[in-house]
Amino acid sequence: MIDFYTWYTPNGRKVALLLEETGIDYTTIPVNIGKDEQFEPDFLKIAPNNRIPAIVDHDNNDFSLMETGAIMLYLAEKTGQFLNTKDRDVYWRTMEWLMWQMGGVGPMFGQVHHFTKYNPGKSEYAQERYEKEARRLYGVLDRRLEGRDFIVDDYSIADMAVWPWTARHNWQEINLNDFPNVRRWYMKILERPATKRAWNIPENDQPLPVPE
Ligand SMILES: N[C@@H](CCC(=O)N[C@@H](CS)C(=O)NCC(=O)O)C(=O)O
Repeated sequence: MIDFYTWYTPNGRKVALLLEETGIDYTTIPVNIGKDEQFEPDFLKIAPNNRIPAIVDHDNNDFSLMETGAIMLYLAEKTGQFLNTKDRDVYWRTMEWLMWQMGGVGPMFGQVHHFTKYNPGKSEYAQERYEKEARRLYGVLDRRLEGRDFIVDDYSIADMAVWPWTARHNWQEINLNDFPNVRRWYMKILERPATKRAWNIPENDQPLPVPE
């Protein structure tokens, strides 16, 4: 049994997608970051970086993990799903794109949300810089998805890491029609039953974003 500490944000939804896809038994524990619950001492024992999500694995001596990259690799290994460990080229290609998300998409799109969505007009320079970087990253993803259904081989943790960030394309002032391969991939993942369930973890009233 896994305890899943989370909120309905892109990082939380990355792990929610994986948990729902694997069918592993888990309990959701909402951490309302709008109410600063990520700073509660009990949560900090599990996630010292005061960020969601985090997990505790009660089947493994209450082993706790923070950071989505580590959590996704742990759950993929534990369940033997969504990370091909046998084909070493596929394995490393998946790592490559997972790290691309962790080092690029997450931090850069996060800055667009901060400056463009939540604090428009505070810094023209920051808005321009991060919007431009987000657009560049969408271009990289679009080229990668040319002729491919998924980022690497079959549906994997690389797709699940990137997808929730692209679900906020409207916050990033991105029209997915400018990136047709991303749009096709985005819709394919959106239509999965596990995606629809994961979007609502923890329960919320946000509609699943369907591009124009
Ligand atoms: N690198 C971390 C990022 C986690 C993160 O930034 N989580 C956000 C929500 S998407 C958060 O908890 N924010 C709370 C805060 O800023 O205090 C990961 O991949 O897990």
